[in-house]
Amino acid sequence: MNDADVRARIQTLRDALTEHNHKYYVLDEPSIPDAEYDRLFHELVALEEKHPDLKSPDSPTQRVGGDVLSAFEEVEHVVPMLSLDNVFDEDGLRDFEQRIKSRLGSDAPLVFACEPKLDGIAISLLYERGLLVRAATRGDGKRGEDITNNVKTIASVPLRLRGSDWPDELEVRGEIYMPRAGFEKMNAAARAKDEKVFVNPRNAAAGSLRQLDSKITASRPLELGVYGVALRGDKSPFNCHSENLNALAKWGFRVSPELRTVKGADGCLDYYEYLLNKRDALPYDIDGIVFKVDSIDLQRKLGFVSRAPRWAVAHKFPAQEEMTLLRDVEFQVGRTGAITPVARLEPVFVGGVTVSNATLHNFDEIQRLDVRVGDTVIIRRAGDVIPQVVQVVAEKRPSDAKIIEMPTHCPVCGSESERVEGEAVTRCTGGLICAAQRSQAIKHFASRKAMDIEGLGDKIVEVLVERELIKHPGDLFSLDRDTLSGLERMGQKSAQNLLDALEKSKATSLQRFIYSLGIREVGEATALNLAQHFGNIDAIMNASQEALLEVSDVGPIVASHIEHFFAEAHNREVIEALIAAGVHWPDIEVKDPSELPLAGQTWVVTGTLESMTRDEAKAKLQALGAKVAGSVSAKTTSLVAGASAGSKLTKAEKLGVEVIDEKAFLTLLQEHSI
Ligand code: D41
Repeated sequence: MNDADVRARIQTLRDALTEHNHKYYVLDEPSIPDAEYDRLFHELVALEEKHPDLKSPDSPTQRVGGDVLSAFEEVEHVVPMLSLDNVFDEDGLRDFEQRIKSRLGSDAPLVFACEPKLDGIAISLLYERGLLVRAATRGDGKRGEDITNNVKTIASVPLRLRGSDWPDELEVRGEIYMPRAGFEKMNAAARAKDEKVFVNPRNAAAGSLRQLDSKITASRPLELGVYGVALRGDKSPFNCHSENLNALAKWGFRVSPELRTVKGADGCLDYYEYLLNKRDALPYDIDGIVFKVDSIDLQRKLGFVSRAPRWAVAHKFPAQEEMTLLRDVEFQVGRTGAITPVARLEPVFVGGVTVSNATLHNFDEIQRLDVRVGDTVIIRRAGDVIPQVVQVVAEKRPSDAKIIEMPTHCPVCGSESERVEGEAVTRCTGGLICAAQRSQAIKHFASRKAMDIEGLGDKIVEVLVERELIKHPGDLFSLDRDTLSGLERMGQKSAQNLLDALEKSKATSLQRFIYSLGIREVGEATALNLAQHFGNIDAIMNASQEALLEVSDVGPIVASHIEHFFAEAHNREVIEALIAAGVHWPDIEVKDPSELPLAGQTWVVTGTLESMTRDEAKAKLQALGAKVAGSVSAKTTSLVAGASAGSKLTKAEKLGVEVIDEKAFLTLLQEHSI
């Protein structure tokens, strides 16, 4: 590079970093991953070092930390907050140890305190005579913002120190962060309400602390972890860092449970391996480890250079966010028919693994991110969760970026896709025919409360579907003995048993048959109500929305699931095939409600029933014409009392209301063939 090129590059880097700094620190809306920011920053540092004549007081390298916002009062730290040097590998760490030894002029083994580097917001808490009087952000290290009101709302911040042996004036240093679970929950709620979604827990913590209304801060799941004390004139009462932390714990602070002391760089490297392996399992984000010379005496001897102590270093972990290219978006169909957009990425190393796929959740998320194929996106991978696309790098969008549309048809089976009002998920309506849903649908079809096909377990269903021996439940009835006995772990005998069970299952009831179809949200109770209301399968298949809405317990959502299901020709074909195979049931005589056996009666169900849920019991009673109430009164005809029935049972006995147990209830149902 010639001089003019260097000058131009430096200016480009400064402009970009200044812009990103503003977005990150002032607006809480980072536009590039931290790792990318760091790379640009280091490139600028290197260029400025090589060309000292080009240094400038307004360069981002001259300003460690962010702007002090005007909305909060500016305060001066009693003891300046130092910064930390970074190392990225073993060599860096060994150099660090060697530098210390040379500086001390001694080859004696060193003891290091090791602790996770919390990925939060650095903070200083000032206690006077044990009382929290001020909390301030780090700012530029000398001056920060007074955010006392906000910090006081955080449960893990002691408002008064415990014990009594603390110094009259004490500054505690720590990090305020948001645990991952709280972050996910908060974002999920924000998504549902179409509110601002944060990119990562660190930004969520920063945004939460920067609220002028401390009630908002109070509602955010923030935590404080502390890692040190600062005393005017450096009069530490303790001999080593680990003792400092023990004292802080005693005074009521949360210190890391991962704190260890180790010997030398070798010990540090072992700890690095240990914590890197544990990283995904921790409930909060950490971006590395901080190693500190444990002896306070040695810390004093070592001192610091340009505001970073010589006795401490941060060993960084692989970044949890990286930038990469979104090559394509594909749609996957889950077992329940949910169609999920999946991002196909230019492989990128993030959070310790190479990632080439990431979830995009649903169509709302695609729109919220405004993501397009061809975009450069930021991928986040933290914890044991699936990598996510968290942001688009808008300035890198090519002119031919392609808008993503949700498929109108299932990519697996071609059935129409459906998106229910008020729900975020788009689903395939293919039900019985869709390969993605096939084994799930067949398992349900065969289950005890559905067609009750004994011996058709999950494993066999999976094998049959995998070998394409069955595509939908109708195919079950054309399986033959040779095919079945040819399967692993299936002898002649069990093959014959299964065939017998299939034959036996053909005689069923309308409600079981409807339930076995696996229509979304049509459980046993609704299936029964549908059967009672319509009496035969044709009437149900041809029912309009309005007609469906007349069935007890069927609302607009369930009605639309039912309608969509039967609107699919595939599903109708499967039903025809089943009937053609010999599946049959007696039609139900649709009675005028006043003719039903329990018409005019009011029933109550209480306690735990063994054979069904209370909702199912309720549906069965309704099918017999009874009204089902929530509480016992003089008007109650009968009470069904399951196990551990409580106050309702007592009240019924007091009022002389008839009480029947589960056994008697089942007998009653049997008498009426329900
Ligand atoms: O957990 C942390 N983020 C952390 C930050 C930590 N465990 N220890 C730290 N120690 C220091 C020194 C050694 C300078 C007292 C730190 C930081 N500093 C720090 N955090 C932000 C800037 C510096």
